Amino acid sequence: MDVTKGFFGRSRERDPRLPPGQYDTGSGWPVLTAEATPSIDTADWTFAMKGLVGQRTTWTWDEVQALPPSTYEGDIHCVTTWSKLGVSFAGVSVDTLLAAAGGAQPSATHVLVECHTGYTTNLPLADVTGGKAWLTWEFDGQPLAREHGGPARLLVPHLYFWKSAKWASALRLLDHDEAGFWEQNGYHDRGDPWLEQRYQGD
Ligand SMILES: Nc1nc2c(c(=O)[nH]1)N[C@H]1C(S)=C(S)[C@@H](COP(=O)(O)O)O[C@H]1N2
Ligand SMILES: [Mo]
Repeated sequence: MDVTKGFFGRSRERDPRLPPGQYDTGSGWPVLTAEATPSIDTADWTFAMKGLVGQRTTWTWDEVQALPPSTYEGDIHCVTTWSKLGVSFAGVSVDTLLAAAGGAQPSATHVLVECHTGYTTNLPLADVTGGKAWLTWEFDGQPLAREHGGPARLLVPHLYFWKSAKWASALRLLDHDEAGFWEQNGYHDRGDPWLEQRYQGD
């Protein structure tokens, strides 16, 4: 019957890489920033692993570039319902940064991501370890644009994109969960796009 054919036709057209409630933004890449876009010179840039790590460690731009590189190829999903499919980011794995800082102390359960601008976001430690998160400075082979977090941003692509903090300056390991900027303002604590964890209570 026509109805059945139409139903299956539409199902086939929906890209299986799109989580529920998301649309493909195609070649576009919306900019979503709560604060003013900073201009950060790589000469002044630093990134730190701090809190419950083996030893607090801070990298300069040249030092972080010299770490073993790692890339992500896949999709990103914003809570405002756009997804961007088949992108690539290059940088360094959070696992590499954490290992260089002597690993996590046994009591560490969560991280608070800090930024050069004051933005924060919180995650379970397990969501930024095991090959799931990166500090990135290259997008599709080009230096990461300033409005998208350049010189470097966190990338946690399996969660909604507000967890991918732009202009990231540190990961602070904690023995408890501490809500970040959007999490204090009604967004879900974890933000899994496949479970549509958009807002508190979802
Ligand atoms: N420092 C900072 N990082 C941030 C944000 C922000 O406002 N400030 N917005 C978050 C949100 S809500 C999203 S969807 C993505 C947007 O990244 P984009 O502007 O590169 O698309 O960055 C996340 N990281
Ligand atoms: Mo977002």
